[in-house]
Amino acid sequence: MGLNKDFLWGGATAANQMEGAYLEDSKGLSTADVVTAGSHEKKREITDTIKKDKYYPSHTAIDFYHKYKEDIALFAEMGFKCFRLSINWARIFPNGDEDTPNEKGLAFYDNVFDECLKYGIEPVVTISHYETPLHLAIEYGGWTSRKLIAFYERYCVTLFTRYHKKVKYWMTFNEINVINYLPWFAGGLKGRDEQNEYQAAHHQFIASAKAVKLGHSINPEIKIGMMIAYGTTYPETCNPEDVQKAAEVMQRKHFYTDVQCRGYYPKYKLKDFERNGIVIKMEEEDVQILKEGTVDYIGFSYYASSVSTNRKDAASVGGNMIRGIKNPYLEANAWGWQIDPIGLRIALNNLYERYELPLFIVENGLGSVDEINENGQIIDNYRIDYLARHISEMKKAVELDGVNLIGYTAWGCIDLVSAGTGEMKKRYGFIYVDRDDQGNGSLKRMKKKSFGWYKKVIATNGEDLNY
Ligand code: BGP
Repeated sequence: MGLNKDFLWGGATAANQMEGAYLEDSKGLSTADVVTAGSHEKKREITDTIKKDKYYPSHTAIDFYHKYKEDIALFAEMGFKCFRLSINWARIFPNGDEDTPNEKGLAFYDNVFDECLKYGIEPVVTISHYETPLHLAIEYGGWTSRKLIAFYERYCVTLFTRYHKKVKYWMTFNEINVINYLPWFAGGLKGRDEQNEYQAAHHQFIASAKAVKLGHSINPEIKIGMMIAYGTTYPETCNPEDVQKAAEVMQRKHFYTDVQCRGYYPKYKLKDFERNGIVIKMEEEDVQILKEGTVDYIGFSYYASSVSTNRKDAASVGGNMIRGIKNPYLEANAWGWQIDPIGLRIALNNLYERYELPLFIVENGLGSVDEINENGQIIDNYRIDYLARHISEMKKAVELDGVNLIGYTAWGCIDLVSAGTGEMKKRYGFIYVDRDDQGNGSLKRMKKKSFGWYKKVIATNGEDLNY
C-alpha cells in the first residue's frame, strides 16, 4: 500500500506568470506580454502592442529570472522531487520564425535545470504554456496557420537536443482544450470563432504528435505527455436530459485526450463538426502523424468540478476556464471555483479507465487571499485543508482503485501572477511573494504555514496529512 517511493511530489509554475525580465537577454515579446492585469470582475485586456498607460503583470511577474536560485533552494528545502516550469518560446526564438535560437535564452534554462538537478529535483517542462511569440500571432494569425507547426518543430528540436539529458518529463501544450475558452492564451488567436479554434487545435495536435516522435528519436528515454484542463462535470439531476448534457460537456474534453492518446479523431466529434459546419483542413499525412505521435502520459490540471443542466434559466458560476452551474453540495473559493476533492478521484478514474496511460496531476491548488498576521506569519489553514483533502482522494484512486499516477505538483508553489485575472492577490503558494496588483512590493519571499506542512507530506510520501 501507499504511493510509489519514486512518486514525483513537487510544484508547478509557468514562465509568463513567474519569470518577468520580459525583454532581457534578447527575449522577444510573447502573447502574454500584451495582456493587462484584470480582476475577478474585470476581464484582462489584450492590447496587441504595449501601451504606456497600462499595467502588464508578466513584465516583472515575481522576477524568477533573477531569483531562481533562491526559489529553487526553497523548493529543495520542502523536499521537492520535481519542479514543473515552462520554457518561454520567445526567449529561445524571439520572433518564433528565425532559423537560429537565442543562446542567452537557452543558457538561462540550462542554469535553471542545473540548479534543480543539484538538489535532485527533476525538472518537468511544458513546452508551450499560454504563450506564443507575439510576432507569430500578429503576422501569421497564431495557431490558425499551419506554418506554426514547422516553427514549433524547430523549437522542439532545439529543446530536446539541448536538454534531453537534463529533462526527462515534457508536456507539449498546457491545457490544450483551453483553445475553446481563451484562444489568445492557448493559441494566439484573436476573438472567439469555433472554426478557427478547431483548426488551431488540429495544428497543435499535429505539432504535438511530431514532437513526441522527434523527442523519442533524440532520446528514447524521455517521456512526452499531453496536458489538459480536466474536471468532472456532473448532471444537475438524474433527468436523462441533464445526463446527456453533462456527457456532451465531457466529450468536449475527451475530444482532446482521445486524439492525443488514441491517435485519431473520435466519431462523435466528426459528427459534431458536420452538424455545425466546421471543416478542418487536413493534409494527407496527418492521419499517419497523429497515429505515430500518441503521448506517453496524461498531465492534467484539476481545481474544481462543474455541473450541467438542460434548464435554460440556470445561472452560471466560475471555474477553471470551464463554467457550469452551482453545486449545492460544494463550497467555492472567493473566485467561485467549486471545491470537490472526491471529483479528483473520479477524474483520475475516468482518465485511467479510458486510456490506461500513466497520469500526472500537474496542477491542483487553492487560489486565495492571504493575510500577514500581527506576528508576521501567514497561517493558511484553508490552503492546507484544500490540499490535504485532494491528496487524500488522490491516494484512494491509487491505493483503492489501482490508478497509475506518477506525480503531483501543486500549482503556484510560489505565489505568481494569476492566468485568469492577472492578479497577484489570488495566491496559491507555499511561499509568499511581496508584490501587489499594481506592481508594488519588495518581491521578498516568505514561508507560509503550508510550507512546513507540504515538507512533511513529501517526507512521509503522503502518509501524514495532519496539521
Ligand atoms: C490553469 C493554468 C495556469 C494557472 C491555473 C490557475 O488554467 O494552466 O496557468 O494559472 O489555471 O488559474 P488562475 O491563475 O486563473 O487562478
